[in-house]
Amino acid sequence: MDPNPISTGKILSPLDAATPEQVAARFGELRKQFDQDTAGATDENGWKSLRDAWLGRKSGVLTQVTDTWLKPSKPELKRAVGQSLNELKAHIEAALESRRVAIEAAAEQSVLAREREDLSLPGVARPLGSRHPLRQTFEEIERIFLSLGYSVVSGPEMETPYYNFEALHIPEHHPARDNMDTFYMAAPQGASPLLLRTHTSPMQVRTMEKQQPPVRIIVPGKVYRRDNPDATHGFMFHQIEGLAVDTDITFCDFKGTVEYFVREFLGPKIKTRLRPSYFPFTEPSVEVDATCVFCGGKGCNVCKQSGWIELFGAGMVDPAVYGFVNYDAKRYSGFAFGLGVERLTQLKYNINDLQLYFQNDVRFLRQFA
Ligand code: 2NM
Repeated sequence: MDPNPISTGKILSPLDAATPEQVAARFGELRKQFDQDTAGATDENGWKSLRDAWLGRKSGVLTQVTDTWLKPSKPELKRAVGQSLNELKAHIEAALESRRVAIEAAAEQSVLAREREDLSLPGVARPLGSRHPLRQTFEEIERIFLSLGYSVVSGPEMETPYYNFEALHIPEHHPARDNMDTFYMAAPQGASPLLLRTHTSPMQVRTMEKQQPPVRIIVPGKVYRRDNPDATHGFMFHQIEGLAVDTDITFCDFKGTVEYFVREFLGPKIKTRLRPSYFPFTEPSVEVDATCVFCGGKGCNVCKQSGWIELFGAGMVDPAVYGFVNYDAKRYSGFAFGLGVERLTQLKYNINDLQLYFQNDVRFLRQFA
């Protein structure tokens, strides 16, 4: 549309010797023309052209009216021309404003219509993940010991022989130190070698070095041993070790803690028993057994007809260990334990192959959602 179809038209021809009635008629024509133009302005650009055509300072219609009608008009007509001009201007401004509001509303409506969501469309089904069974066991065990006032600490998987063996009272030529069992890192000439920790006990030593009793901590994490992978072995597995040291901690405290833990973890009907065992860092040392979760103690394949299954190893911390961390062995005593997270998870869910934990087959993982 030509934005200013009347600028050269006869509507704006000079008034010359017009009567007031003729002046009114000429303004009436202008107003009609404006109203027609307005109907054609249906979007923002059209509206701007309309506004510029009629109100533009340099060559807008009203400027032309001022120049060709008002300024040259005879004194007796000037009042009538001026008044009509003002009325026309007021009409144009009001009409432009309401037009602008209408165009904006229409534009918003069309945006809303374009962006309308179809709420009846079926949604996109996102596959839901689940917490890994090992993670669930970690969280359950951490919950139990946190409820007993223990703190959770963690530390490096790469360790020094001192923290992994020496300070734990594992002597120089103990087979556990052998590179048949332990991953040693290649060390530069002269540098002391590092190893992948074979248990999380190094972190217990580090904690005792920094902190005098009372100590109540559990240390969850990955540990590494040189095994060939099969249904019950891997070169990496997960442990939670625990340690409690204070004045007057006895074997009774240890038994009570073990029984509480096993009943919380496996259920209130489960019974425990302790069998003598040996670890370099505890004396006495024990294996903790529980009544078989699968047969209730009557005897089955899993417990090899014994009614009992081995859960974990533990014991009273050997006073020799306290010597490495500057604890007064006459004043303090304590117990420690080492839980295998894969093993406890296997017992809880009757999982028969360790490798299932690490293959991340969703058909396996889904069963623990
Ligand atoms: C076990 C069994 C028995 C143990 C001992 C210590 C420390 F640092 F206190 F000496 N940490 N963990 C321990 C004791 C670990 O794992 C089967």
